[in-house]
Amino acid sequence: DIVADKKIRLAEQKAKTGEDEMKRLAAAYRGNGHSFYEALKKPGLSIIGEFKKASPSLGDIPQKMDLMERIKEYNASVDAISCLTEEDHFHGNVGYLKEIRGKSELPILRKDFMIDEYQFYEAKTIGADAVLLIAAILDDAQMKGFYKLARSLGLDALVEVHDEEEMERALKLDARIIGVNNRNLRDFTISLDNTKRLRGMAGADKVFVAESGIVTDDDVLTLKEYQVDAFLIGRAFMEADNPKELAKHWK
Ligand code: IGP
Repeated sequence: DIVADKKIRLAEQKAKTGEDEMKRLAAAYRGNGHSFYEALKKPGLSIIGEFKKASPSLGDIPQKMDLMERIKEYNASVDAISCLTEEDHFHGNVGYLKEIRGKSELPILRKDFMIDEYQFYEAKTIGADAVLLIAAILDDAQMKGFYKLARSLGLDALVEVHDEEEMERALKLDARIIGVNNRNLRDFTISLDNTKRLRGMAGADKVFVAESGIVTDDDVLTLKEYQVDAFLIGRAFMEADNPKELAKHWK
């Protein structure tokens, strides 16, 4: 499974760059001044455009354009970026995010399976502005510790939930950015009903993000009715000939 593979990767990475060294690099990193939270919080609908090379549900994702071209498209149309850095199942890596960081002024979310403090220091050193905390793979103590660590490093945390129980846990944490994943992690089926059911549990003070399975005009209209603050869009942009036009159309 993904978390088990992540643990193996982490052991390899720590053997190359130890945790103390990574911590030192994170402390030395001069912030880049982008706020993921502010980018989503501002009035009006915000769009997070994702960079993704493969996924368990889609397999290898054909890249319709080269990286620089996609960065330009996103720079001209979206409010923030999400970049998959998970290696074994999404074919990402930290270098992928770093490269995008050098070519964009947008805030960037490190989309990964965050299970160890090491990854948070690393996120800082590669220029990420936010990290993902998946409630389904973390217990309360981990969520709390990681949330605090992220904030102390100046990183935002997008806390991802799937159901009522996980939403309760995100609220207990007082997370300021909460994402509802519309994809069922076990069978990959999509239901925008997740967003509908859980939207009301989070107050208007939260930044509420609808994630996954947003593909058609109808999906976008439906989610707008639920009054979400932001959309996180991967597949539809990866498959589009012109993601910039699509993002502008959906706004
Ligand atoms: C994007 P989509 O269906 O638009 O490609 O989904 C994003 O929500 C998805 O990549 C995602 C994800 C995650 C990936 C949401 N939560 C957690 C890895 C881990």
